[in-house]
Amino acid sequence: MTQTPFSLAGKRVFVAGHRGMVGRALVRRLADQDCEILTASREELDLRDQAGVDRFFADRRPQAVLMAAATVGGIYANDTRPADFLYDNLVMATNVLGAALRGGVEKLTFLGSSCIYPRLAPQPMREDALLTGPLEPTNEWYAIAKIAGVKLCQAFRRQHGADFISAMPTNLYGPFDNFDLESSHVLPALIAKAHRAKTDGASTLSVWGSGAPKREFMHVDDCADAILFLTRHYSAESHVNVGSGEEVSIRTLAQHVAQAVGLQAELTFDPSKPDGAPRKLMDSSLLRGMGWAPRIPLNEGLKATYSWYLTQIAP
Ligand code: GFB
Repeated sequence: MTQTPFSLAGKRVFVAGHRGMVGRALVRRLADQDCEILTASREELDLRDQAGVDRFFADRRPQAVLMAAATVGGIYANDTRPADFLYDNLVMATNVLGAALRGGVEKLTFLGSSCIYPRLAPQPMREDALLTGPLEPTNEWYAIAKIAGVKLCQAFRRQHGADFISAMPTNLYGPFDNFDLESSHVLPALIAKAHRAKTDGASTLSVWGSGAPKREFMHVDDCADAILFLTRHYSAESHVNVGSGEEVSIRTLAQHVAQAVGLQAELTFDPSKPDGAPRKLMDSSLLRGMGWAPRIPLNEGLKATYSWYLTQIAP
């Protein structure tokens, strides 16, 4: 990348979604960046309220925006709350990106997800696989809202010259994740279930689906580092995959989690729950080619997340 890096020094940086797992990781990562971090709680600012968002941008005048706010959840939450996942994420994206354009924001990074790609996209999935086939039904609602955000960034760049970029993280995990068994993603759910099985002296660990699907995982601190790297060094239309390249089957993941938790148990599989996409490994060579690479291997990140869970969440 030959462009002059975008500097955050001395800038007002709005971290939208600062209370979420990714938002908190971004605030941690920005701590030594000599910038003014702007945040707004859900009580202060509902990002679905366009007038409120416009007022916030007029009052606080952010010069950079990291759009990490979203209604998120695992496969069961996505599958059972289609309206929330499509409506909330669509409205938040149009409100924040529209206000950023009108407010002359110098740089905006929009966060999507690897679920934007077709269910059966060739693996690993390249950025140009977008919109080449049917989406995964369990999360097509969230995916369409995120695809709309990606396209809005491209349209604002093309028509108005806005320096808005999009990053597509893979499945993330880490501190301040959602550990609620119904609405969470697989990794935190398995940590919570394995911990409960261990404390209850149970001999089985329940896993949704067949255990056959594969997922790529990245620690949220690596993701935050990649987002800042792209905010500084990337300025082009294409969205950018932010993957670790580390893929495991759900069955293997469950074994790793049981080991990290110190649980001796038999895995039981619940076929009444959906498997979702069989795989969604991303090709992140565009990002790697710019010189960025993740640093936290899954097993190390898993152990660190369980330690955090024990001190902050464990009942
Ligand atoms: O992480 P997860 O909920 O979402 O599910 P996706 C991944 C896989 O883990 C599925 C299995 O095959 C689940 O059936 N799984 C096994 C479990 N046990 C559990 C469990 O106890 N809880 C959960 N949640 N899953 C998400 C999208 O898809 O990917 C989001 O729904 C987002 O919107 C995220 O895009 C990155 O990986 O299937």
